[in-house]
Amino acid sequence: MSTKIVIDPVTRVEGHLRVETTMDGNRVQSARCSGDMFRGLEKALKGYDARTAQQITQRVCGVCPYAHAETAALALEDAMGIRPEPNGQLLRNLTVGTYQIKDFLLHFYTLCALDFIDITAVLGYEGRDAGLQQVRGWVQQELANNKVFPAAPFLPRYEADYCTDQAANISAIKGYLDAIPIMADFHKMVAIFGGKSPHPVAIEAGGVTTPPTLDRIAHFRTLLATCAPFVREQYTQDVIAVAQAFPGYFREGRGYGNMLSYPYLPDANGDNFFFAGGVTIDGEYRALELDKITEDHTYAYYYDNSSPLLRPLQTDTLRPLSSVDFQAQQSRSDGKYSWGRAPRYDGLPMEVGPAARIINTYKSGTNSELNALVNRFNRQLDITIDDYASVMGRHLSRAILANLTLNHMERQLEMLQPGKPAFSEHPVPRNARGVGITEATRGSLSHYIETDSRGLIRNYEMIVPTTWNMSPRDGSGNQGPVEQMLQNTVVADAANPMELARIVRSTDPCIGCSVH
Ligand code: NFE
Repeated sequence: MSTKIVIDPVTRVEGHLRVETTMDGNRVQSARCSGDMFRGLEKALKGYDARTAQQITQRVCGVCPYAHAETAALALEDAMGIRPEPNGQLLRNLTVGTYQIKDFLLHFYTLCALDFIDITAVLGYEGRDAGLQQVRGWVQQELANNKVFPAAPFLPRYEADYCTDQAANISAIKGYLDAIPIMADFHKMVAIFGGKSPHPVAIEAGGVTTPPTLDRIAHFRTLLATCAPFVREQYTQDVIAVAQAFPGYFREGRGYGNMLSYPYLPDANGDNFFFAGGVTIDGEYRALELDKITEDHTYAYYYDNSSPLLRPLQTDTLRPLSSVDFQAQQSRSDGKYSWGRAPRYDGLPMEVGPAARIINTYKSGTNSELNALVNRFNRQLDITIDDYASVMGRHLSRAILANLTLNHMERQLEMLQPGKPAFSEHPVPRNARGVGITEATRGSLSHYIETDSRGLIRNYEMIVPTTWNMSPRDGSGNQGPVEQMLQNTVVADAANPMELARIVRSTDPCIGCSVH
């Protein structure tokens, strides 16, 4: 008999996500992922000066605003037919790289470690670390007072197969605590050149409006040196320890294996990207062809009279359904079940994100530093590059990207040229179109802009990482990438569907971004 498991909302992710699985015994027969909130930011942009997109699109999200600032600037630069000043390009790389490493720490420690790490291990802690002693005190107090266990913020907790390695548990709990001031320092670094954090204001078409003065560079360098050891040692070791404790998760949540990534972190002239763009389909790496991207809305809460398969900037014709009753969604005659649309590449659902960036760059052979690090971890963990398309592969990918991005930032920081401009102003183009593509923390992000005869925004579209990963089915019946990852998963206890939560959270979904 088929039953259902509904997780609504999925916690420790950004935004409003509902996951529903139909079970065949204890195995997932099929899954549906729903973004439950309409936002409409693309429509809100219309009629504004094209330069405001940098600010307005950042309001899509509190976690990856920097990526929307960067991509909005790239789209407008494309429409202008310009590139940023070399100093501006480097400052942009440093700012988005910083933000991205901060995001990886946030995802691993704050959102995901508690899926694997046993917080109760702290009760057996006998050392002198003040933070761990404090957590032990909270937990003991909770137990003594009201038997609610464990203490916030280490919730929710399930009955699950947590890590049994006491040293690994204590290390990750300490990492959870120590990551907080490190993340604060990363935010300070974003603010040095970005002007503020979150939502940096200085990334504009033409470069970055905060010049790289010697004192700013020195401040940035000092903070980078403060944060780097935590990333290289504590974070990396904690991820490896979790990977060693849960080797089976290199085989869970594998999905389609189709990988999409955009070129990321160019040199000062905007060429020679550190991470390669491209697609891997059926195990084969190929060059990126942007015109193969479409968006399907067959199962999304929109209607229009045109094709269900639209190209970027054509989705302007879509109208949101005026009211959606989620309780009644099962019985909708049109089958629609999400505010998220379904981006496709050559008609295929694609996974985006850290694993896609690792797999595509590795297979492209363009980054020997990346290949060497991946090979080292592959030997240590007895895995192959194809195992990165998995729950644990995604966590490992983030740790590898954090290390490599850090190395690259240290090099690019020393290439800045104080005294030379970081920004140049250009007129807003009229009746122009542009596209910007980059890698956000959670994967491939593109913005498309079209201006009118006054240089105001006529049309704007964002195709966002979580829109790719968390997409609903399309008109050809293909389920979305995360839906595919969930299929066939065995759930030991339907009341504690930890296996499903681990798969979903491994993609670090952001539904605020996804639906935008
Ligand atoms: Ni709101 Fe975002 C990132 C973007 S996600 S977090 O990273 O773009 O889909």
